[in-house]
Amino acid sequence: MAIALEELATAIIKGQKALGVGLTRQAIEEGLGPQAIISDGLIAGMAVVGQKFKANEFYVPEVLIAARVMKECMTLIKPLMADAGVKPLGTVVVGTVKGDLHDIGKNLVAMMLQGNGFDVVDLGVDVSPEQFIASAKANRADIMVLSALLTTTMPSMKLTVDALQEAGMRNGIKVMVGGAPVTQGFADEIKADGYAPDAASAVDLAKLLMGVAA
Ligand code: B1M
Repeated sequence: MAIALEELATAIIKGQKALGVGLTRQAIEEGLGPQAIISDGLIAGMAVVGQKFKANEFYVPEVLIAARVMKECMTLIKPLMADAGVKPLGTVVVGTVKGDLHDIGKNLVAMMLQGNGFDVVDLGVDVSPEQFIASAKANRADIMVLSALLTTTMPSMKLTVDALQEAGMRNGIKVMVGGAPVTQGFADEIKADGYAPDAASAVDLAKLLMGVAA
């Protein structure tokens, strides 16, 4: 029987890894294109996860589990994407800023962005301005996402924005900032392009910055 991609979306929402991977495999075998599987299956599922997270119906563990299922499914689809000419919404370089080792929230943001169609380069934690810039250059990034959980590492965000300016790359790359101590006021102060309070809002903001309807 032909697979309904809503079933795949539901498997993502419910965090059912074996089912999700099986349905993705079946969809590929049935000749469904990667674009349809991603849009109507994976992204549709992650969009619901994001809405539930925003509405406090889902908490961090549910989002992480759903995102892991999505990641597993994506590993099957990725090799087919180039052949089918599927373009990501944009390339995003993500990292926790220099001096800061907190990565749970940053990982959530990275996975939600990936689940919603962005190509994500995750630089990990304790990322220096130089590392952010080198990666943005190498990957032709559209957006840079900076995460900080410590008030003492928030200045690293400003240093990164300043370094981007000094490298002559500020006009070509949007900078988004977030993390528990970060505010919209701070984002404005350091001249970032936007602030998001949580992972789901980060997806909305990234789409807005790329000129894609949220
Ligand atoms: Co640390 N820690 N910690 N810690 N830690 C906090 C952040 C703290 C608030 C605890 C406290 O004192 N109450 C405090 C910071 C105080 C401050 O500066 N405001 C603190 C401290 C002081 C420290 C150390 C200095 C402790 C010490 O050694 N004396 C030390 C620093 C180490 C370092 O980084 N150099 C330290 C170490 C650690 C551990 C290593 C033990 C561990 C981190 C493990 C890891 O991440 N792999 C840890 C943890 C776990 C925490 C708490 C308990 C939880 C953080 C977390 O993961 N939350 C935290 C207290 C707390 O928050 N209750 C605390 C869950 C996560 C999903 O939320 O990261 O906020 P969050 O991400 C959210 C949003 O902020 C947003 O989206 C996510 C959800 O949707 N978001 C973004 C995050 N990044 C974004 C980027 C965006 C957009 C949104 O870009 C657009």
